[in-house]
Amino acid sequence: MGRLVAVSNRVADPRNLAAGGLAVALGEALKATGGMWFGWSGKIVEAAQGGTPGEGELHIQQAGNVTLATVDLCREDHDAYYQGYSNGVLWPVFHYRIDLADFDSGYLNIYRRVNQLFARKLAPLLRPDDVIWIHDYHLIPLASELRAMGCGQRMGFFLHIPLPPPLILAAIPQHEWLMRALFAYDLVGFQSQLDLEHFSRYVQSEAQAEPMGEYRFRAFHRTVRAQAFPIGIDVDEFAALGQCEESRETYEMMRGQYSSRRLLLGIDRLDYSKGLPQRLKAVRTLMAQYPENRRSATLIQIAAPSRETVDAYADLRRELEGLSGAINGEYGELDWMPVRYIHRTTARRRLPGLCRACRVALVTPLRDGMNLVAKEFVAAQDPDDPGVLVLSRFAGAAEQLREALLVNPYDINATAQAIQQALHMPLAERQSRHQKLLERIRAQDVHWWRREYLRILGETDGGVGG
Ligand code: ADQ
Repeated sequence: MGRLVAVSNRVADPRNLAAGGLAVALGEALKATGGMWFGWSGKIVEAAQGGTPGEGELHIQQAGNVTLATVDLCREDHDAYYQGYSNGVLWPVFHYRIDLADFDSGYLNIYRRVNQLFARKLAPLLRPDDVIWIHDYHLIPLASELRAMGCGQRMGFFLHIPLPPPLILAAIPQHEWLMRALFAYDLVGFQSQLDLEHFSRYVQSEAQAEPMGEYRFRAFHRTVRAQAFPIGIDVDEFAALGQCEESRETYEMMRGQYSSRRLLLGIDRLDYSKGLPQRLKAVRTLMAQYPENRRSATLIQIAAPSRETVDAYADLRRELEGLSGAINGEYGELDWMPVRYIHRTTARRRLPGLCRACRVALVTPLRDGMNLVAKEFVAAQDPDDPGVLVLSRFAGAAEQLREALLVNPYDINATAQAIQQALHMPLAERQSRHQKLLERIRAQDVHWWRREYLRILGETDGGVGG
């Protein structure tokens, strides 16, 4: 296979990967093979005017065997492409929240313009046998822009967030254009079988695509292969992180402070897709209906600040502060509070220790592409005395992690009941569920995900006319 060129909105130095998820997965893939990583520089500059470089300035930097190529954006482009269309239209609709979408027609033009800018900057850097792997909803039309400029390379796309059913997608005024853009790829990857099924139904009902065998669809004079590749974590890396000083210190500190108490844990970005108000209400119901948990169970909820300039996020923050205050006011004692709500990011090096110190993880999104916290929690547990995962059936991870306690997060009573079951689960049952979950998380880890995706992309015939 030729050189790997990964493209994502944000780019990181693969020699120094601090964050989880996508950055680690792509960084590892690139380090293994060498290659190029292309995306936004993270810099917002003055708009270009005669003589000043402005948006579109390209920075090339060598990081070991990986070339980092990044482009600056001006304020107007960044706001409309990133906050406006990507996070104000695609993110809510793809998470089934049409009510939160802002279909301002100006956003699409700039979303398209930024994708064209990326294509113009990327195309001259490409070699004929490069394999291009484009990531996530910010960059859906990038391949079609590259094709329009004559790039015939093999191109794959991976969607990290869910794909909703056809009639929800169809609420986006430009849905045909968006979905047609996916046919410029040779391979389109989704997180779950459910997302793949939605794609298959959409293209057949809205684009009259012909299914051509198990994974192939033909429409717009092109054939695309579409398949589910559930993303995983690096289990060994996370276990090794658990041995570092900060992780051990966090474990000891939590166990010391809460020695006689059982901890419930939530770790999320502060996002309306993560079901945080419903989760807090379930903990309130737990305290009301199962009073033996008062003075005994505590929820540690860490919600990392995210997209704070978008209104829906600011509203959510206020709602969570109100709810956690109300629950603590109602049930708290001088020496115990039911909820510890922390609006901050936790250092990644502390996460394994924190997970290991907690008896139950509450991973209860209303919708989630995958949710890596569910997998990290399982990987961090002591196999002899493991904690229990309470997992939303609406997270992509639920397709794989059947031995978790699966819940409908909209059903507050049922979620409270599942938390109660998790808190009182006998050791033998916890061990047997944990073992099965860990086996699956190991078998389909992040290395498997990357190898499998690139193997299938390598086998896929170029789609033009094919
Ligand atoms: P996210 O919505 O960001 O990602 P998720 O998979 O839960 O969601 O988390 C990604 C990483 O961020 C994890 O490694 C997690 O530990 C870390 N993280 C989350 N909250 C944190 C906090 N408060 N403090 C510290 N670290 C935190 C998108 C999709 C997901 C999909 C991923 C990867 O929305 O569904 O699983 O991409 O494809």
